[in-house]
Amino acid sequence: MDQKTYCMIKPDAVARGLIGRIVGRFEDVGLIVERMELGVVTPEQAAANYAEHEGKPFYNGLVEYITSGPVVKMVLSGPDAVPVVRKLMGATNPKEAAPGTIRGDYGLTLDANIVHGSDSPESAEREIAIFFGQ
Ligand code: IDP
Ligand code: MG
Repeated sequence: MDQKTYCMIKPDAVARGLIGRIVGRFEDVGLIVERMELGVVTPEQAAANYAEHEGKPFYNGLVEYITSGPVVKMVLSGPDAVPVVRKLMGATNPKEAAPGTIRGDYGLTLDANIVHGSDSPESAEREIAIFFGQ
């Protein structure tokens, strides 16, 4: 089934010049870049995006990090785009992410793990509204 998903290239990956390679991973499998914008995440957007993690020990650092510099915000679409993007991203911790995945190939640490991708179609709808409006 055709889906849309929200994906974000995190600040460290933008700073390291990885935008083209990461977008290329998604285009390589045939996903369509529907929207794409370079910009800074506001504290309000960060809090809304990561509401499920509020209160956890890493929450403040996570919000600080994601607002620390420009990110690339994207809407990607295609058949099963949500799980396909998660598969291409790899495990949350780059140390456990398989080689060949984005996090496995470009990341080293859990906090700076290169990309964000929605974890369900419901999250995708919510996150697209947070970052692109309705
Ligand atoms: P996900 O990005 O693979 O969906 P989540 O569990 O939703 O992973 O966590 C959101 C983000 O929070 C992760 O991508 C990672 O950057 C960060 N994070 C998750 N768990 C920890 C932790 O234990 N310490 C530090 N950062 C964490
Ligand atoms: Mg998540």
